[in-house]
Amino acid sequence: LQLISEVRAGLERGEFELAFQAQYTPDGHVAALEALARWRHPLRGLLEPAHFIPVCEESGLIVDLGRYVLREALRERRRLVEAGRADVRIAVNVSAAQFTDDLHRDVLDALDGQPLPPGALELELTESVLMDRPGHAIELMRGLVELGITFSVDDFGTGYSSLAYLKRFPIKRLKIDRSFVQDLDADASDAAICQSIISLAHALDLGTVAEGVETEAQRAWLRDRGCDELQGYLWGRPQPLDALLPTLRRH
Ligand code: G
Ligand code: G
Ligand code: MN
Ligand code: NA
Repeated sequence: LQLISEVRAGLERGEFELAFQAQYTPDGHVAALEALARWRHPLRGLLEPAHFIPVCEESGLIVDLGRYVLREALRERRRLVEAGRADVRIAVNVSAAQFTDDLHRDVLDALDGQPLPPGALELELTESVLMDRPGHAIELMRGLVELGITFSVDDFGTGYSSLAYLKRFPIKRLKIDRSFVQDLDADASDAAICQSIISLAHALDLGTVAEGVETEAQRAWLRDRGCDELQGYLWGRPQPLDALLPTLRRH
């Protein structure tokens, strides 16, 4: 209970910030930056989502945090554009409680009248968020697509999406859950799952992003099998945009 009021106060005091993790094409170009929330706690230091996302989900504060993250991610995108990298999309995680009719207005508010080039902002949804009310999800997503937003399915393979719906949702990409990527080299069934997800995605005209790529062997394997984008500690931990900008800058 105390943590809930601390998070609420932290949001009001501006203690939350974003770290970014890049998604690379197999030839090493940055295609996207995923925004990940961090809490600069006055006493406990920089906290990762495991320390505050669960309590935010339980209390409904995730909606307020989500609004903040959307606004902040778009603000940071403007700096990316100024650095000559309008081509890099920004990806933002969206949880179940945020994925309601209010999301459309939240996105419009965060845009603040600025147009959004199609594909500049991607929202990451999990299978369970999509499959909770699939018909409603499609409606909501269509409205957001009209604003220029794209969608990816986060942690793909861990939930239970219906393939019939996968075809109907306006999604652009599947993000292969890192649990399958982790043991790619050692576990034949994990390798088969990664291969199947890539094949399925391509058959449905979707892109793929492998999460949790940590080794050169995993990178090579995924590249050789046509995985479109790669993300993971192999290229570093999520970092503030300021730390990433020097390598991204293009004039
Ligand atoms: O940041 P880390 O690298 O520790 O992220 C852990 C988890 O927290 C991930 O599953 C990620 O999706 C989730 N997460 C991080 N930032 C956000 C956010 O802004 N909103 C939501 N809903 N989840 C987030
Ligand atoms: O998918 P989600 O939105 O849950 O993913 C973001 C989370 O994954 C963050 O906690 C991030 O720190 C973590 N992550 C990113 N790359 C790697 C990696 O290569 N290995 C592991 N173990 N975790 C990673
Ligand atoms: Mn994600
Ligand atoms: Na994920």
